[in-house]
Amino acid sequence: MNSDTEVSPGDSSATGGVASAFKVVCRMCHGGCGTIVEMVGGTVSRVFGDKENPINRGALCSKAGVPSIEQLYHPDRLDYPLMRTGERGAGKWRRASWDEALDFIAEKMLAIRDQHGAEGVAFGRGTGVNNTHIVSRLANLFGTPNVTAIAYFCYGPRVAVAKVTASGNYSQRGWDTTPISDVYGKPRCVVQWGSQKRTSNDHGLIGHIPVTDALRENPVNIVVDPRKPNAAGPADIWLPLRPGTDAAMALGWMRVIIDEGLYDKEFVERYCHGFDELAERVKDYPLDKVAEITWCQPEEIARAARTYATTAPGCIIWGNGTDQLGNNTFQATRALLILMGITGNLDVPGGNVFYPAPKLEYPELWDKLSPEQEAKRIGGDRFKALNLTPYAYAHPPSLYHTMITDKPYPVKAYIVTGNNTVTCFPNTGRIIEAMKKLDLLVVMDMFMTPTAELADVVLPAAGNLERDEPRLHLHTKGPQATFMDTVSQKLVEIGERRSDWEFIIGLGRKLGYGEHFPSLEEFAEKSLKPMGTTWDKLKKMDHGIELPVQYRKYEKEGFGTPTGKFEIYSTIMEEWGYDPLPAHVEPAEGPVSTPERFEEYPLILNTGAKQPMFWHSQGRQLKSLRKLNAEPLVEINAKTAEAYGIKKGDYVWIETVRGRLRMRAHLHDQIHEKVVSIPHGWWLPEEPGPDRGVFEVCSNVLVDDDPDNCDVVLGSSPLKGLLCRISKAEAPARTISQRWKEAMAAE
Ligand SMILES: Nc1nc2c(c(=O)[nH]1)N[C@H]1C(S)=C(S)[C@@H](COP(=O)(O)OP(=O)(O)OC[C@H]3O[C@@H](n4cnc5c(=O)[nH]c(N)nc54)[C@H](O)[C@@H]3O)O[C@H]1N2
Ligand SMILES: Nc1nc2c(c(=O)[nH]1)N[C@H]1C(S)=C(S)[C@@H](COP(=O)(O)OP(=O)(O)OC[C@H]3O[C@@H](n4cnc5c(=O)[nH]c(N)nc54)[C@H](O)[C@@H]3O)O[C@H]1N2
Ligand code: SF4
Ligand SMILES: [Mo]
Repeated sequence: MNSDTEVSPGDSSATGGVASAFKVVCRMCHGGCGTIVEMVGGTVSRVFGDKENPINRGALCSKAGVPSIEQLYHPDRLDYPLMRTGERGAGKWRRASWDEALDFIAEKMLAIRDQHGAEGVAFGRGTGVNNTHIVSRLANLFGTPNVTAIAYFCYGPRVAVAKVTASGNYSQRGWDTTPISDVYGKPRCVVQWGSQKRTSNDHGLIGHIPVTDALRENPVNIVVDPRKPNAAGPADIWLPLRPGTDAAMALGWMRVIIDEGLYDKEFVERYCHGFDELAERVKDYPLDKVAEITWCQPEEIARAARTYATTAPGCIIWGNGTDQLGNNTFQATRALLILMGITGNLDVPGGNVFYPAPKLEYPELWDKLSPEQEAKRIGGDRFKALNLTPYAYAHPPSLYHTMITDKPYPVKAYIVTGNNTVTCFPNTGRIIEAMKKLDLLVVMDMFMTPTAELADVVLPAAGNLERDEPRLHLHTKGPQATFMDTVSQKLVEIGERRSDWEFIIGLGRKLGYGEHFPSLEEFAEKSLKPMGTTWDKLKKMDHGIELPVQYRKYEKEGFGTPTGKFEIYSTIMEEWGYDPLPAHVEPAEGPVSTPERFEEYPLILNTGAKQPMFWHSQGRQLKSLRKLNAEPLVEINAKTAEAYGIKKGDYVWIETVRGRLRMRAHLHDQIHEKVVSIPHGWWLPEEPGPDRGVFEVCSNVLVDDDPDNCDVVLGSSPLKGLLCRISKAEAPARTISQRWKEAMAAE
């Protein structure tokens, strides 16, 4: 930034030929690092890290900066609403006005509601780089319980488990529902359990900074993960467990801890419900049995358990590793939470802490959805935890089956914002089949994704620097504060791109709910009121509002459960008809559950370890990012590869009973010899529609979508712990990298 450039946090009046600069939150992921956006003549010329921002202190990751400018001005960006003119998926479109597109959508929705009921219209929300709370508001007003989201296999398990076991209505009291690893509170032991923050981010932080800071203080570093290339710091103990056996591992730790009296007796006596039942339950998990289940050494399991229990405070960094285990997700995640509790590491500095949450008025209007309609939520009767607000969602795999079969009733419309459904959810082919059966598919996105290709109406989404959005974001900042900021501010206007809020407000008005859809500013003011601030004030702040962290809140407030205690034995689970204590359940597919299949498919497949340069399915059209990774790579242990005659860079077939993909080999020794790992989110924007390469590169071609193999409580899909086999493959005639280079050269 040159010295006479004025940096203004909230002023969006940059015009003329003079350079001006703005403090804006980065949204290339759902983090929120501080950036400075420099503009010349109304055009963004540079984006770089804000050194004064307490979160990222000037650092940006590979997805931010140049790629964000490339994304903003990319020639493939959607600039106008498009209506389908040819067969579905034939790529024939005409430009429409927003007004015409909204009229068309509203008319179709009303006709479907007349014929099939409001539940015949479903909405889809994505990972949440944009703010889509307002989608549920419209769904509730319209009367449909069918909104899909990624929460059932991403973060939702941690939220639901914490709600049931500990925090209940904490959010109304101003606390986050889920205990976050308090890496700022000087933990003496850090456990990275199925989460690798060097690539992913922790609750809105540029991932590696706080964890690296914490590790500088030399805590014991334990990694519980079948692979560890992206784990922070060298591990003191690495437990490369068999995928899907986390509940057994955690119960094994608890057995050691209880047998040896290493638990926090005062916390257990005063604040826990059901410790004695747990002590009984862990008798089923002696070390030798846990070692056999998890494929780890018994001595190492015991050493890790003792270390975590006796090196207080200790925090567990948890994540997708336990979110996405299929049938045992909820209980494995609950076992981790109980581990935090009985060792006295809950809500203490350096442990796992319920951080403050901003007290905002959220827009969903849950009370508008009648109990009769709510009871129709697809999957809600079966996967009870899906009905917990604010994570009340339909079960995606079951909903896609419903779209195909009309069972238990027809679902004929799907309105998707900010989600690349085709790449995101299991069984790519089935999702495409489901989308094709709809009477109305609306997709709002920045690019023509394989999901948008199948739509009747495609709407152009405004990105980060192109919208004002009344979303506030919470970040952990340091030992004593969390931090809240505005997210998006409009600096640039291109074509007719709109924010998702503007779309839903417009559609809500067309459907006759005008009184519930005031202007964006009114929404913002209303939601901020409980915080005692205004939208205008917040926009002008450099780094948002700070909220003080408080520890051991349970001493004064108790827990938010029916008993007011930390419910090791869950009364809610009991009432729902599930096992009130955690237990190990074998993955639906594996050496124990399907031994015959294991003979043919002798390796375990994990999908979707996050990649540093990509945010899920995004960024594949950006040269700056494809330069870092032009095509997906399969991670294989070097010894295993040798046994198969596979060398670095060779092409490899990865097969499950559901299909096969060919990827280049990336060999290393930081992965269990029996585990193979592939990235998720891949599609090839450079390839023709409608598939755009998904059957070549999308990991979900290999993933199981059978609801019977999903988690019994929340419906989470088994994205980890599947059976596969590998073999050396011929290189394709033209590799993906070559095709990408040719496509770029032809531009
Ligand atoms: N660069 C980048 N950052 C991201 C994202 C992205 O796409 N790109 N996505 C964001 C989103 S939405 C999310 S949800 C977070 C996810 O963030 P994290 O939860 O940190 O996810 P990963 O970094 O993928 O780490 C998950 C780990 O689980 C391990 N694992 C697989 N199976 C098992 C198992 O059975 N047990 C155990 N214990 N571990 C297992 C994998 O090997 C992997 O190392 O990342 C966020 N950050
Ligand atoms: N096999 C397998 N599958 C997985 C995972 C895995 O580990 N393995 N991980 C899962 C996880 S944790 C997650 S969170 C999901 C993520 O899956 P998605 O929710 O599909 O996330 P993205 O791929 O980021 O897709 C978001 C889409 O929204 C568009 N977009 C970006 N900004 C905006 C905006 O402001 N408005 C609108 N309307 N559109 C916008 C992008 O161009 C992109 O097409 O994937 C899941 N799928
Ligand atoms: S971690 Fe996320 S918010 Fe931070 S710089 Fe990277 S993309 Fe931006
Ligand atoms: Mo996620």
